Amino acid sequence: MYAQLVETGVKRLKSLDEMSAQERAFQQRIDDEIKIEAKNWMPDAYRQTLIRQISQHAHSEIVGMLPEGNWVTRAPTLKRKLQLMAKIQDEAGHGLYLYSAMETLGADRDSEIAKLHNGKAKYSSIFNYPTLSWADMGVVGWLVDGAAIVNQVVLQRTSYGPYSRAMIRICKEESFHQRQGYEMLLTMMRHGTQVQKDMVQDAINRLWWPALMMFGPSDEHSPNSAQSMAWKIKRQSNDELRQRFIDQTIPQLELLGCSVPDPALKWNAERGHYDFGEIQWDEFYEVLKGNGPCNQERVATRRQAIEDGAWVRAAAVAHARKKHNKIAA
Ligand code: BYC
Repeated sequence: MYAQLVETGVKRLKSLDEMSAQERAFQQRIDDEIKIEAKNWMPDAYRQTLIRQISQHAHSEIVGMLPEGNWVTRAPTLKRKLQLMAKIQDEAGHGLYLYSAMETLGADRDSEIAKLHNGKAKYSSIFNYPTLSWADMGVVGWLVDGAAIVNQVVLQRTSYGPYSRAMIRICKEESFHQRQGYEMLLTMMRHGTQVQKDMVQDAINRLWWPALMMFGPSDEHSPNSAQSMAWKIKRQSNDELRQRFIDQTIPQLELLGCSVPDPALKWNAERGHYDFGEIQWDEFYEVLKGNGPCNQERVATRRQAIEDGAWVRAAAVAHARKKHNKIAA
């Protein structure tokens, strides 16, 4: 496996002979499926790759609250409002577990968040698309959380212990999110008016391709994959996970009685998978560069939230100091 990655990786990997004794022992530990913990020695590039991925993952959870937050005050019933608020709070919790996992690698939370606010850090491309109707709340739960689960179930077995353990709890909560989204769509499709059914189809049409882009560039254009697979940070490739997501989502789509905006989508009995059309990678890279429909709005909203909350942080610090001084006196 390792030798094969050395041969085929987009970035050339060090061969076992080129590694120091310490690096070889580290790779052996990974090959033996022993988790890497915060106190263990690790190559700096492994640490940096994890800080990059985990911080981006945490930012995605936090920015991911915004498209849904847009609909809290317009939820159609009390039950739907409570569900949506619970889901958004879960996403905040995921962000916090992930920032904590990132801190175990020596990264500073404030500096990583500052990178999000000055546009230097990435977060999932999907959250740069607007949520235009109530049906988007169902489709985000079903497709966006659904895609996130397919990626995250595998991350439960990632080689870095604190990240892997954070993912176990996150996956449990994401499954609930996916189900509540799907249940909302089933209700609209089975009992809704024609206008509501059209809203569901329209939301799927807008979010289908961006959901497929969540898995990242195709394998031959994914610069980080070979090394991340060798280190078992990633356990399955971007294309494998995208295919799994499509294969498990299409039967659910059929049960809804909806379609996806892809004329090339077709079951391929020989491969045992669905074939699908070309992803518009130009659009993906434009979104990554900051030119998606909502990039500026999302980052500006987060920046504003930090500024608006400055007095709360200052008050908390003042309170903690006062308490500390009392204890010391
Ligand atoms: N969006 O070499 P590659 C959620 C970047 S949120 C933006 O394949 P890698 C939820 C990539 O970072 C779920 N950027 O990279 C929350 C890299 O750039 P850098 C979020 C993307 O890291 C609220 C470059 O493209 N999930 O659950 O090996 C409500 C080349 O890509 C994207 C995670 O973050 C993208 N879609 O693989 C609802 C999962 N794709 O950093 C739901 C954890 C790629 O070199 N992350 N890029 O400048 C991962 O599993 C991996 O980082 C990825 C990318 C599969 C996403």
